[in-house]
Amino acid sequence: MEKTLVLVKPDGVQRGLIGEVISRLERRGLRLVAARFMQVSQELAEQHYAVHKGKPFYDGLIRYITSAPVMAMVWEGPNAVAAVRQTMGATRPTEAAPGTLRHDFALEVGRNLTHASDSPENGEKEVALWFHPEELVSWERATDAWIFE
Ligand code: DAT
Ligand code: MG
Repeated sequence: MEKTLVLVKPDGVQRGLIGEVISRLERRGLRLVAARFMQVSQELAEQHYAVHKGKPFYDGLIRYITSAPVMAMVWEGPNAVAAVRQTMGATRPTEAAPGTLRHDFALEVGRNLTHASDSPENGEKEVALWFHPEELVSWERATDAWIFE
């Protein structure tokens, strides 16, 4: 089953939106695999955002993600990466479609609430970066047959 890393970033945690994010992903039909509330270290932040190193917003991005706790999670489902990205909305909240999290709860690209892996390959890499294999719970949900075809 395809897996994706989801972070409720510090702004989402501070604003009391952890439940809102989880609720939308549950409602969509995605299945929770792992979760950890945590303070992000400088080292993990730099590894997670290595692809953005050198960009003008990089330093601010590292400061933001390490500024307060995040809720780190793994979710799975058919096309989990695409489904979660769609539920989050476009990176820039003012370009995010109405009804998406970033549209409904954010205004600025540097305070856009959530992170979600952008491809199945990056999903695997990010899940491995943020979680130990034994933290991933393999389970069957009573409703699976009504959500997964
Ligand atoms: P996403 O989080 O939608 O995957 P991304 O991977 O391109 O977006 O960028 C990672 C984060 O960096 C993004 O959530 C917010 C920040 N960011 C991206 N582009 C930015 C920009 N032009 N100015 C400021 N922050 C930016
Ligand atoms: Mg990204």
